[in-house]
Amino acid sequence: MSFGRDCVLDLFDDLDNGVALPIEDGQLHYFPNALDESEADALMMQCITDLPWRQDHIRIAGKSIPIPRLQCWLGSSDAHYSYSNIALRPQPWPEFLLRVKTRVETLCAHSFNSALANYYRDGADSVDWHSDDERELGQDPVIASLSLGTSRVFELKHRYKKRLPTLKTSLGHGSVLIMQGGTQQYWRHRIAKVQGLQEARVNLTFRRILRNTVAG
Ligand SMILES: O=C(O)CCC(=O)C(=O)O
Ligand SMILES: [Mn+2]
Repeated sequence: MSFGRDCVLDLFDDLDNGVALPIEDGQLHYFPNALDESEADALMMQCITDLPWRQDHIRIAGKSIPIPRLQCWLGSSDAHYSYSNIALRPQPWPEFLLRVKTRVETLCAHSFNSALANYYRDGADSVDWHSDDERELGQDPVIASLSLGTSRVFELKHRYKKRLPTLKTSLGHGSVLIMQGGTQQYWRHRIAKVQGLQEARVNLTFRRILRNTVAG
């Protein structure tokens, strides 16, 4: 792997079994074909039509700004979650997602009680630099990120070791990226905007909420 200022993570070999992506102070594992193409196509359509998407807002300098994507929070009734002052009350798991959750749990050997779903309608939608380090997730959470639809570049930047390059990897249709170890504590991640991109993407990050935190 070459280290420029930006660094593209190399993927090689054994793609069905997944690959460990080299990263300091964290652990990433990528399964490019966690779902086959037809399953991923059907799931993408079902997510777009059936999930209760909402347009949330954040307050910046006293102004209410719409976040550049639609989202919804799914999970068991006590899995309350909040970030950036957005309080998310869990929507019940639709049956079709419970089956996917079980598949992802088997892949990760880890159980989840919630998922944040993001709908990037086109390249103008994005998520800015952040870590999933809210206290409800506990220390060193395991987070499994399932991607559907058009590929988007997932970037990671170390919070403290500024000498490390920004890591970039493309998350494809039907893939699962597992983030664990210190990935949330030491790294931030984002999906940047892509000019001119018309195609949509849905991402589900499966998580385990440890504490009952009623947000708001
Ligand atoms: O869309 C993605 O791949 C990342 C989403 C994300 O970082 C999040 O929901 O916290
Ligand atoms: Mn995140």
